[in-house]
Amino acid sequence: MPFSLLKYGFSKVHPSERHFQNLAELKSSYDVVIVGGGGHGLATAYYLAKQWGITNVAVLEKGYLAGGNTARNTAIIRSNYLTPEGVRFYDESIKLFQNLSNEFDYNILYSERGHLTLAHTDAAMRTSRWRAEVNKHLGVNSEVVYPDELAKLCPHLNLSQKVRYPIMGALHHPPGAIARHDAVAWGYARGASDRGVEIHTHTEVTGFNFENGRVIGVKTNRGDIRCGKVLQAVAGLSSEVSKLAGFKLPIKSIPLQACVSEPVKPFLDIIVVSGSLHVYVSQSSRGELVMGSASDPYPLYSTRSTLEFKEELMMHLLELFPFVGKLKLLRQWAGTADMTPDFSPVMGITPIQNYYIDAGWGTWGFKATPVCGTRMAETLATDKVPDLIKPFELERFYRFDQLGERGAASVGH
Ligand code: FAD
Ligand code: PYC
Repeated sequence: MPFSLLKYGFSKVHPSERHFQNLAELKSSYDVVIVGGGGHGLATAYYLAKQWGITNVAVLEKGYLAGGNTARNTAIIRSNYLTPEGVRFYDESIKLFQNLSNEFDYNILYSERGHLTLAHTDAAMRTSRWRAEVNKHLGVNSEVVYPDELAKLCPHLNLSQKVRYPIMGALHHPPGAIARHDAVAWGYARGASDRGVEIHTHTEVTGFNFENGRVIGVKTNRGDIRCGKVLQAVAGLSSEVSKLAGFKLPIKSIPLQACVSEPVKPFLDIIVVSGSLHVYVSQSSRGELVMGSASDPYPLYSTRSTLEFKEELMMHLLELFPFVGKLKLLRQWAGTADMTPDFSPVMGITPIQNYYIDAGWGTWGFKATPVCGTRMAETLATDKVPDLIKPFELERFYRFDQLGERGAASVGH
């Protein structure tokens, strides 16, 4: 348990937490500028300072701290992917997540509870077996389970054979977890700020300055800044920002919506996903059901909520848990998912010297926050792309060497 939590509990005064130092002025120059103050940008800044001693770093965020997709995701963490490259990468992230509360001395509410990917068709059963074999081969705990075992793992799940799409089995992944997404970002922000990193919110990057084909600075709504290196970590706006830098990404941006119900007594202590029914659900520590469905069917830069999303999601949810029919919805929201053709992210170098990228996080990037932070920090510090993220380089699209993870995306597309 984080020591600070105990201290706070026993204290007579309870001051509100400051997550980072509020700085009025931007310096004229930094060694590294990170564009985007979401979980990924903040994690990279933290590891740059902590592991590489690089602290002359500015994180520039156009809105409020971590108010983009980091604030909008449903916080599912798992490593039950389909490709060996994906499994290794996300498994390393889980290991980092497991120790994050202690490392930050700040509770990120990491809750390991298991993850079920339901299969309603022969094809889905085949993908489950495939994922289980790849996972086990790499030491990741995943197993195909059948209805008798499912009844024990999730007693409230409707396992009747008299429904439209009866459940045939599932991929069970015991390390599946959730965490408080805001706390992850705040922990990284506090750790980076304590080590000298500057975090500037309401500071938008509007362009870049170049000299002989390499980036030498950023233009912002608060003036120009010189810098040695730039990291672009802007999730839902990756194509727009890379356009400002002068190169194209193979990414289209699609809304992804989610919602939570009113809180109810705990009944669901495992994460349940049905790709075929387009629904996923977990119960938060407050008792709310946190739910999502397929991504919207068209590219769009808008975070509006729709009635269609709710209707479709509820129709499917009721097939799995018919007794939640009277539950009220509390909130609904959307984020922007940057989708790559192969459902894998893009990390590493770009065609522009000293300009690095962390993008293509679609519907799956929250779980990668710690591992992406460590490896992008290493890339910036050493100018070498670490082996773990090499398969995710932008270059793969020019080599036709894609990393197909669609079958493990959890969300219908
Ligand atoms: P963000 O948190 O979006 O941070 C990028 C920041 O860049 C933003 O704050 C933005 O304001 C800023 N920015 C943009 N342009 C500029 C600019 N020009 N100048 C300065 N700042 C700029 N992933 C999972 O692993 N598990 C899940 O369960 C899950 N559920 C999801 C559910 C929903 C509804 C959504 C939308 C996504 C979900 N994801 C999930 C995906 C996950 O949220 C993202 O992949 C992840 O949060 C990306 O983090 P980030 O730090 O890269 O991006
Ligand atoms: O990546 O597990 C995931 C996920 C679930 C919902 C959205 N993303």
